Amino acid sequence: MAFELPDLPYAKSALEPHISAKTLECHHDHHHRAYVDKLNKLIAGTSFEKMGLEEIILATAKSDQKPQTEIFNNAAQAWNHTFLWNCMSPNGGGKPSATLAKRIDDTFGGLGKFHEQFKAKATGQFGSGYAWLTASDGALEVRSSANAHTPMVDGQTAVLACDVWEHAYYLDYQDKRAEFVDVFLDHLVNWDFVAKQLAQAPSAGTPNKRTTAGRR
Ligand code: MN3
Repeated sequence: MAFELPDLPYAKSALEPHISAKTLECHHDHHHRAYVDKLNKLIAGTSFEKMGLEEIILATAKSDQKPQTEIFNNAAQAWNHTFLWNCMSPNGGGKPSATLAKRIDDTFGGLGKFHEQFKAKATGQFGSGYAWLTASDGALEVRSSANAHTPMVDGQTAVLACDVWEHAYYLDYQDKRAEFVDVFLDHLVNWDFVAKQLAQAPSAGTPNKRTTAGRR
């Protein structure tokens, strides 16, 4: 069964003035759609057709050969963008709820320090990629990744993503990636979604089935 492009969880103009409707139109209707369409084309008639998206990502992540690398890139980008839309909200930004705020305090020393570290990862990523907040064995971490890479490949659970490919911000912010990341954190982050991802992540001591299945 072919994968489908999910609708945005809000109207294209809902994130204005922080992200324009034009940016969301290009990013969702063109870029995200292209990843989904290309993936469907690449897997048509192959054994990947019967797999779920995460299964395809994990099955192709370690390959350096075409078509696996192309399948990985398009599958991971299809997943990353569906995740990304949910990381933002028209009522986003501000402060996380008490439980998540405490986890951020305990790990990073406060929301301000988290902001600094996340921003450093986002601006330090050379070229295309993402800044992430991830959970691994119950521990939070900020990291960046290049191109289509996605944390599940490293056995980590994605909790928050910020797309720093130029297509994510260039129409609105041109070369000012740092400014875009500040706006993302101050006005767009859907902390309720982040808290939900963290609550569902495997905690310390519980075997992460996804990791063991994906490795060796
Ligand atoms: Mn993108």
